[in-house]
Order: sequence, then C-alpha cells, then structure tokens
Amino acid sequence: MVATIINGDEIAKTIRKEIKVEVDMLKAKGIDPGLVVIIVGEDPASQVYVRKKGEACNEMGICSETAMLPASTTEEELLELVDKYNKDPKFDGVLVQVPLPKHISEERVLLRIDPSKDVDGFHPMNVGKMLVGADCYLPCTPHGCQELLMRSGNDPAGKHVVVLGRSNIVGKPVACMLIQKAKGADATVTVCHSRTKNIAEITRQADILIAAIGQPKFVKADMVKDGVVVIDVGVNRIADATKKSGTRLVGDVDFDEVSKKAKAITPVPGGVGPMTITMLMKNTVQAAKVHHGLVEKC
Ligand code: L34
Repeated sequence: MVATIINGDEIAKTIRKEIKVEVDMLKAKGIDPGLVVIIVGEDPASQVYVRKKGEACNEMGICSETAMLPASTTEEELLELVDKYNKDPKFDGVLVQVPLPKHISEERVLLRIDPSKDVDGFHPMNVGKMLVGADCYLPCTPHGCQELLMRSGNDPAGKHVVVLGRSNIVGKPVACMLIQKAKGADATVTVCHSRTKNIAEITRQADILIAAIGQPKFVKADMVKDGVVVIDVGVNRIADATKKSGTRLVGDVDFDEVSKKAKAITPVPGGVGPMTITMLMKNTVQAAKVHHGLVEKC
C-alpha cells in the first residue's frame, strides 16, 4: 500500500479561511480578537513557533503581541506580566510558550493564566473540563490531530488508537480527547511511554498511531500494520549535510519506511505543526466571543 499524504498545510489553509470569515464577522460587530504570546529565553525552535503564531494572527486579522523576555527573567516577573495581560481587555488569549527556563515553575505560571484567556487549554481548570467532557478550550496540538483525522476521512470512532508519549501537551490530552463520547472521538485508546514493555507489539495493533515522543524516526515499518493511519507529532531537527542549513526536520516516524505500509500519514514538516497554530487561532476567536457575551462561558 502506498499511503495518502494527509496534507496539514492544505487542511490548515481551509480552516484558516473559515476562521477568517468569523474574524471579519466579529470585526463588523466592533470586536477585535487579540492574542499575546509570551516567550522566555532564546530556544530557537520556540522562536520559530512563536513567530509563526504572530504571522498567523496577521493573516487572520487577529491583533497580536509577542512579549520576548530574557532567559534571566524571574518567575515573579513572569507572573506579574501574566497578571497584566490577564487584566488587559485588548487580549482575549494569553499564551506562555513552553518549555520555560528551569528556574521557573511551569505549573505555577500556567495556573496564573486567566482560564477564560487560556487559549492553549493548559490551565488545570480547562484540563479538568476536558477530562469530564465539558466545554473548554481544547489544547491546540491534540485538537489539530483530531481535525487532521476527521478532515482526511479517518474518523477514530470505534478504532484502536495507540498514542506514543504521555506529555501534558500532547500524549495525555490527545488520549483523553479521543476516548470522549463525542464526535471525532469514541476511540479505544492505548498509551505507550518509556516504561512500556514490548512497544512494537502494541503499536502493531493500532488502526491509528499518534507519535509524540520527540525521537527522530522512532517508528519503523515493522512496528505498524498494513493500512495504519499515522499522525506524526514529532518535530526533530537532525544533521543533514545535503542541506544548506546543515539540518533538516524529521518526525517521530520513519516516513520513507512507514509510508509504504500505511493507508494515510502526515508529513513533517507540513503535518501537525500548521494545525497547532490554526487551532490556536480558532481558540482565540472563541475567547473573543466568550469575552463579548456572544457565546456561553468556556
Ligand atoms: N504554550 N507551548 C505552548 N503552546 C503550544 O501550542 C506549544 N507548541 C509546542 C511547543 N510549546 C508550546 C507549539 O506551538 C509545539 N508547537 C509547535 C508549533 C508550530 C509548529 C511546530 C510545533 C510548526 O509550525 N511546525 C512546522 C515546522 C516549523 C519549523 O520549520 O521548525 C511544521 O510544518 O511542522
């Protein structure tokens, strides 16, 4: 079988058109959605992601600000800045890019974000709402994976989804979303991680495999069954002498091998990444609607 490529750039483009229509509608009512992204330190990958968030806002007509803080910023200073943006009505969404420098507690910072401005869906209040299936801001990367499945005609309902990885930003929330009794979910989910025994035996049972462990080309052809649908969340930069930059991006899946067996697969780049950013735009518009009383509280 030769896999269909699930084109994240294309699907993201379609959704961005839908979002733009909503932004224009809000603007016609005098509502200007706004997003502030806070980044601490100089991690090059984070800088790329944050820049892309600003660009997407510009494309959508969403008002955006990026607060770039030095790595030496104290936790107290960061918390004060979060407070300031929580109070500023110009911003419907407040996002703190992770990872943060080691001396800052991610847990305390995420807890400080106003849950109604938590467009990442990382505040424990929104995480809890998601767990019980209540309305909430869905975390962007897991929501992006779900949209990729649905819009490529691969509804996870009744399917065995195997998730590789148990991070708070992808593995745990995507597993939680896909077991919900809901549209785009209703899957049977197995989560594998660094302490799982016989990983390949489990991944071979997957109808849908979601890889989010941050290890370049970890998933090989002998770890999947014929006809699997693969969502590759990994964004790993590896050395490549043939490139001008000396590096290239690869996922957590060995694309060349696995795409020969899969029914459908997402590429890296151009798969989940653009969807993460797009879902953030969607949540920001939702937050603007909430803040202006157009929809129920999230
Ligand atoms: N608070 N922190 C917070 N929210 C998030 O949603 C994120 N994430 C993850 C890391 N930390 C975060 C992101 O923004 C990962 N992530 C993210 C965003 C965008 C892309 C990848 C990860 C992306 O656009 N990837 C491109 C390639 C980018 C490149 O050239 O490096 C792609 O096509 O996959």
